[in-house]
Amino acid sequence: MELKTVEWKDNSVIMIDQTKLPNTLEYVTYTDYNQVAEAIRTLVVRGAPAIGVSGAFGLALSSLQSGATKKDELISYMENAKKILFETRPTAVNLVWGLNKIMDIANKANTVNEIRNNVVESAKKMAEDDIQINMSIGKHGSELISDNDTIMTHCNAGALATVGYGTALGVIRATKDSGKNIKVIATETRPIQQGSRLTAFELKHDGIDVSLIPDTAVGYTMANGLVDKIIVGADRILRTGHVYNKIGTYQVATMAKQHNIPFYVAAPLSTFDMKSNPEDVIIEQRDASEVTGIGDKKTAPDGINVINPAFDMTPPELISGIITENGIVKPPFQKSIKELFTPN
Ligand code: RUB
Repeated sequence: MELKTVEWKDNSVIMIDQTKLPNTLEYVTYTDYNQVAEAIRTLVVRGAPAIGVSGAFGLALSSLQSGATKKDELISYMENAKKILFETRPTAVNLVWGLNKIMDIANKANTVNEIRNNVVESAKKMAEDDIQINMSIGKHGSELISDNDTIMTHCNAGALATVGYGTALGVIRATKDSGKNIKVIATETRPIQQGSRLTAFELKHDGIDVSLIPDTAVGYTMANGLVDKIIVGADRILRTGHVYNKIGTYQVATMAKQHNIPFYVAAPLSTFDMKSNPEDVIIEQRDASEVTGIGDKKTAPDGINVINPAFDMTPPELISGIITENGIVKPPFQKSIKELFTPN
């Protein structure tokens, strides 16, 4: 069975509850945009492209919830919903991308019925496009992979971080489908273990050879020749090639440079932020309890000070290439990313 992270059905949003994985594969159904906002905030749904589409679905739900009979009233109801959805998580740029796209569609429509119809249809289309985009990323990326390669990945940039198929794990799926042998090393990704809970779960689910390592074994596996290439996802990529991704990505990239192992990033164009500079990007700081325990079990003394950033920035000089649906961009990124966004 294919994993469908988030879906629109009968005027409601259905999601896999990722907080319950890997122990139970459970689906939740929402009919209120506030529930969708809470689901994004509490990581029921997570991963940059998945929260982009979830935000769009949330905003589409808000248009159905509002009893407005005039366009202006409905737009202002949706603007308020957009603010609530936007404030859930600050780092992944896909969320604001999804929300802005839906708001543009709403503003262009003439009547309340047209708004409701168009935003629902557009959000559904965004979800369908996401899978196609990931398949294109997969196809481009698979050309970088040789038969019998072992790929290290960090966090979860898989079907569960997107609507389906995945970005970094999409490359792995496409490589396997092309007939090459491929193995994966997944980092556990403390503190909340997207690697062991989600990446290991979905690769095992699909019958892909995966070995789980503690984050602290990244250097050991690279130094012992166990890793051929690295592919990770991204939550935001600047026009300069600075990549924001799950905390620990910077360490993996630095270690890859030390061992001359190619380090690739796989992400859709909706992850690029062509306006911001590094000092503008807000790094989400998360609750101390994620670090002072694992699940319900406490692993640190009460009252300890904690620093718990959810993301870090990998500078362009550590990155060998960025795999997108429109092809692979290579350094110098300032030039190649500009070309990626320049229509020819
Ligand atoms: C998710 C994370 C993932 C990217 C994947 O963090 O860092 O690597 O979002 O994005 P969180 P993509 O679990 O805190 O949301 O699939 O575009 O590569």
